[in-house]
Amino acid sequence: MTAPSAVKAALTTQSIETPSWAYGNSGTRFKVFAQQGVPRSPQEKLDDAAQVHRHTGVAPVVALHIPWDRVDDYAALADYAKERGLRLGAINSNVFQDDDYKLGSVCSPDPAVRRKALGHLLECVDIMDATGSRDLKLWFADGTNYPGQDDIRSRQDRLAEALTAVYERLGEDQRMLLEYKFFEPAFYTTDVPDWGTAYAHCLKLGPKAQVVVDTGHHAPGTNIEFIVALLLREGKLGGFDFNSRFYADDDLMVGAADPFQLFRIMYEVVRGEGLSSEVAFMLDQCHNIEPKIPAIIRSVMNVQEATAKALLVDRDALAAAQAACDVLGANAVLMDAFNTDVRPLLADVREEAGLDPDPIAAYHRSGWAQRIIDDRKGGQQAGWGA
Ligand code: AOS
Ligand code: ZN
Ligand code: ZN
Repeated sequence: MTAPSAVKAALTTQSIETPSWAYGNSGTRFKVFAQQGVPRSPQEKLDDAAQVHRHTGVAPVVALHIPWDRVDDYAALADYAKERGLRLGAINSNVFQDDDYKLGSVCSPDPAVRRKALGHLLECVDIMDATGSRDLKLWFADGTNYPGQDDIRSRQDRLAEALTAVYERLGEDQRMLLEYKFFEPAFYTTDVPDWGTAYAHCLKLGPKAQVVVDTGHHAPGTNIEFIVALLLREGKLGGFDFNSRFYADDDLMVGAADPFQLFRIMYEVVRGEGLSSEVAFMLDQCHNIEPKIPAIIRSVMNVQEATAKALLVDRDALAAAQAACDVLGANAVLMDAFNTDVRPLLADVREEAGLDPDPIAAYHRSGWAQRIIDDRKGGQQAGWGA
């Protein structure tokens, strides 16, 4: 078992990126249940994100979404974040909510639509220049609903053309993270449906193009940790969009549906030296019925717990059991770590960092929940599309 001191050291350097949109209202196609105190601006989202970092100590980065976080001065927004101990993270493009994108964005059969979509992606890189962000996150809703609707290969050609143009625009220290999703909102084909498609495009583009694994973007039963291990081995794992799913892309709190799967994913990250690399550990969640800030804090804690358990795997004993073809022994080594209650260890890590050992309780005691309800009356609440 890895000595807790090494585990503690690794846990104190972990950084989990929270998404601006998780602080705003969200819902399903059936209903958005608006909540009191929800941010009305990107600045108020950062105020809420600062509470998550204040109580967890490991969430200093906030991903933005354009146009949901559009402001006149992105450098000023970066300063606003910095004044709160935060920095702006990935810039998430949005080529899925404009009426023009009904038949696709960069993959659309209409060249004018493709030009419009590419223009937005290039604008996002301009914003990265202003915010100092390293990563551009690209998720395409592009796809088709019926066989014959469009040509699968031609859409890949259009995608490659747009990705190449974006890649050529990137600065030296910037990356593009291509996210795949097996279905939704398109139902017959999705133009970036799986890790293989994303990997193939990123391989052609070059080292600044990497793959994002959204844990909710796989068919039921997919072995996600295998994908993680392979992409990490190939130097193409740009990051995660962490969330939980029961049936589809449910965007629930990460670790809430299958903590064992999250542990297996984090074990492959640890085993592949991914903790200390450039892998971005982002959340991509929506808290439709639960209070948002505590749900995000819980998600951060779940990632920490999975990471701590992964770090506790006795790698020497595991390697020895594997080399000896000791199937049950090797499995037992992994399960020993997964079955270890790491909450006391994490409480120690937090106390040694000057934090409350229980971030959720600390948040509830802080009074922030009531304060934002009192302060944020009136005005247009932030949410998907707002
Ligand atoms: C959509 O399903 C993808 O997970 C996206 O990463 C994300 O939800 C969207 O880009 C919002 O920023
Ligand atoms: Zn995602
Ligand atoms: Zn998603």
